[in-house]
Amino acid sequence: MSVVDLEAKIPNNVGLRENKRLLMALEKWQPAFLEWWKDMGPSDFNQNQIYLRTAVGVGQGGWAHYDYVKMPDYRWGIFLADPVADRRIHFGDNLGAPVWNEVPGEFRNRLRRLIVTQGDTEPASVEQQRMLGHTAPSLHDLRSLFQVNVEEGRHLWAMVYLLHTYFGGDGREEAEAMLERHSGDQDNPRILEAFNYPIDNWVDFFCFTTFTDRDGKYQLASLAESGFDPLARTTQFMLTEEAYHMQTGENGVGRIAKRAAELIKQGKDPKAEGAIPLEMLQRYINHWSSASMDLFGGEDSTNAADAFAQGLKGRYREGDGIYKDPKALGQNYALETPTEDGKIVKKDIPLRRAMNAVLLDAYIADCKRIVERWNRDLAAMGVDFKFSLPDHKFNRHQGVYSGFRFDTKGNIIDEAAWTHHHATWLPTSEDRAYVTSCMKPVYEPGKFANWIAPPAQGPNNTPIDFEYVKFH
Ligand code: BYC
Repeated sequence: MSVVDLEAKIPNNVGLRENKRLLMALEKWQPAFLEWWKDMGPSDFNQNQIYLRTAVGVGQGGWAHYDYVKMPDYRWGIFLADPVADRRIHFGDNLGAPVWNEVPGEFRNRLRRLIVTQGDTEPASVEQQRMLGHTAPSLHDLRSLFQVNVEEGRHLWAMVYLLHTYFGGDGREEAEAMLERHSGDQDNPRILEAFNYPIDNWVDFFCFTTFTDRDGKYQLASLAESGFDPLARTTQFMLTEEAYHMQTGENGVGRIAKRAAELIKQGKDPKAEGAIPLEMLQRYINHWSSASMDLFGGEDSTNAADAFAQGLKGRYREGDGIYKDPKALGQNYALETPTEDGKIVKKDIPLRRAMNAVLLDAYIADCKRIVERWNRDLAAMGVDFKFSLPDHKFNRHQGVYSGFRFDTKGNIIDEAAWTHHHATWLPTSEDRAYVTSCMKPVYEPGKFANWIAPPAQGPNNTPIDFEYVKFH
């Protein structure tokens, strides 16, 4: 594609037409991205017309356009939230200084690492979800999957824009490497662990979009506080799209639970009817919520302390002035810490070193609200079952709790107890085989698989029997 065609094809508010250097970098990267999409993105469906939302601007209310499009023709754009006049760094050691519009040399490596880590998750999730189109429970859900996929693709573009624009040759190399690492690849895996876990079925998908995309929300929000203004503005706009992804998950899990509850109310066993038993759904919730808590990194982290001190990554809603001290000095965080003799003690660590834990706390409070909503819906249906969010110490592979065993309530347990119980807490191979057996595609407009209730409404005020995907 020529530079002129490229400029016309990429919706943007970054002055792409005048930026010849970026255009030339994208001229090389764009075909590589499309190749990757073909090889590693949604398997099949690239020739079908999908009713998709495309970001076309950043204006309030009018940023998105809905229309039928073939996924490879999707217009992956580059958008930054509007600049704030005289914006200042509002946390850390550089408090009060003007924000940076170029990369500060001394923070270059850390900043690049943050951007690459963020960027790497986007194509990773598309790879993880690539087979799901073959077993969608409805056209509505098939469309949701592809909406999420193309927008994760755009989020990759957002990070690649930063790498190409601000990091020169090594930025271009990092942008290429993001198409070379692959989810679950033995030799060249994705950077963060949860992005190498399989998403084989739609229960995984809805739990992933509930919990892992919600990590995305909190990480993007803390990067939106950054003193590196282009990063702050890019991630700010990404959050707009992220909301739909989390909603897809939250509603999806709620709809699976609703279907099981309807059957229970009719005196039927969900498992005998090809629906998902609530206890089984709880195990998937346990798996994806604990995997997503790992994405916050270690609770006691010098990386996090440095990123905060340098003004690169703030706390959730740091800019709203909700924290006592924007420098976070002279304060401690009481971290629950396991000891070798099987106890948990509160250990004070300097607040700056606990920035990942502080962000995780905000995330957990949010997750609890979601679980409560699912429980309210079950109670309203008269079903005596409550979901719960496992304790943050359960099943952790990163941070201070990794290497220890905990039950879902957060009690420390020994290896024998773990071996005895873990199949009641995490999805078993039998669960996976059963869930797989339920996954039969339903592609008739307005029809839904038997294991999931229809949604309350369709996107962009469409009726739920809308033809979201045209196969002809
Ligand atoms: N897996 O000091 P530590 C999203 C590494 S999701 C593997 O404890 P730090 C999305 C860490 O890299 C949001 N490795 O933690 C959702 C470090 O390695 P190096 C993605 C891990 O560095 C759904 C070492 O352990 N965005 O957008 O403070 C669909 C010690 O690390 C993990 C971001 O993550 C792990 N889970 O924090 C699509 C934001 N955790 O450097 C998209 C950018 C830690 O010593 N990233 N390690 O080799 C960050 O802010 C930080 O990198 C992290 C880690 C919060 C992830």
